[in-house]
Amino acid sequence: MALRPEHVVALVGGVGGAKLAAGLVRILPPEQLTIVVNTGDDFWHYGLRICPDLDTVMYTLGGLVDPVNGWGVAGDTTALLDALKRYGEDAWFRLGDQDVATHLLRSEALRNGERLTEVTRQLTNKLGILHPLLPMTDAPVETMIDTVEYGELPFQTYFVRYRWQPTMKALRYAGADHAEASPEVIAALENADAILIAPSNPWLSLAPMLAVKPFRELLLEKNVPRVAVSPIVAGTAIKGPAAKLMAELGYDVSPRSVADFYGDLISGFVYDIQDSNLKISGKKTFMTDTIMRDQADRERLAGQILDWITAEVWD
Ligand code: FO1
Repeated sequence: MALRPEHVVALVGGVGGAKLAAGLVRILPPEQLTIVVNTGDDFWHYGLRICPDLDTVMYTLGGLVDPVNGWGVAGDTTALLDALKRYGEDAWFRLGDQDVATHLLRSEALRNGERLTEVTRQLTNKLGILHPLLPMTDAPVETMIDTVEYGELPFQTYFVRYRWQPTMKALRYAGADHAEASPEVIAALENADAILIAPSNPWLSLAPMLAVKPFRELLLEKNVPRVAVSPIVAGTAIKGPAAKLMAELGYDVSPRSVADFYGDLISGFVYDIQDSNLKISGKKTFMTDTIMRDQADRERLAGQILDWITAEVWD
């Protein structure tokens, strides 16, 4: 019987990550949970620094998120976009009017020399979010997708403009080799007694993080439960391009490919009961209903994972 984790670090990406985070924050108090978010999707747009995964998690935890999309502000309007269209702009990236307030304040703070970690803390505090929400790094890292049809594309052009339909040949994380995890992230990882990798897209949401020093080193050296949740269920992804890009990159679209992707970085793996026929070797495994249809599911899954971590005897 292990001790119940009291310093959990959750590594999260987009919508799937935000959902597990929304479950974890209901179980663990702010001093016991730190959420580290992918910033590989970030980009400059009309002079504004857009941080989609940070905003998705922030709006979700702040109770503002559009429940249908899983991103943006619920009930937001598009007066700004309509005005841009009047000037002939192709407004392919749908920025809501309330959402732009986030981008304006963040961009001004960054231009004033503040770190992304600091401005994120200010924004989350104003939204009443008490759990630490940390960008993976304060340095720019941009996921670039090499496609058959258009050559290399910046992430949001691939994901939003082309609706992730182009055929992926390869991807890279520009800037990751010069970036370092923030001091806040390093402290949280060093202090962690459990590390959870949310059911986010491994290649798009976690790989950018793992490409930044010293994530990989810290994960490998930490002798604590390090548990990933599969975003692939019964051969498909719940949301987004994970299944499609896995097929295009030549992987079996199965939880096993996800477990293999993380390899020695994880000591535990959670996957869906629908894939109970799969045998995953070399890790402790836990099967349950991993689909998070509503807030109750999120809290259930988060609780089950923490209970499992507590019940298992980890090396
Ligand atoms: N996703 C879309 O599919 N279409 C959009 O127009 C769109 C706009 C958008 C605006 C702000 C924001 O924070 C996120 C937005 N997203 C949009 C989602 C975003 O592209 C993805 O959530 C992440 O980059 C991948 O997890």
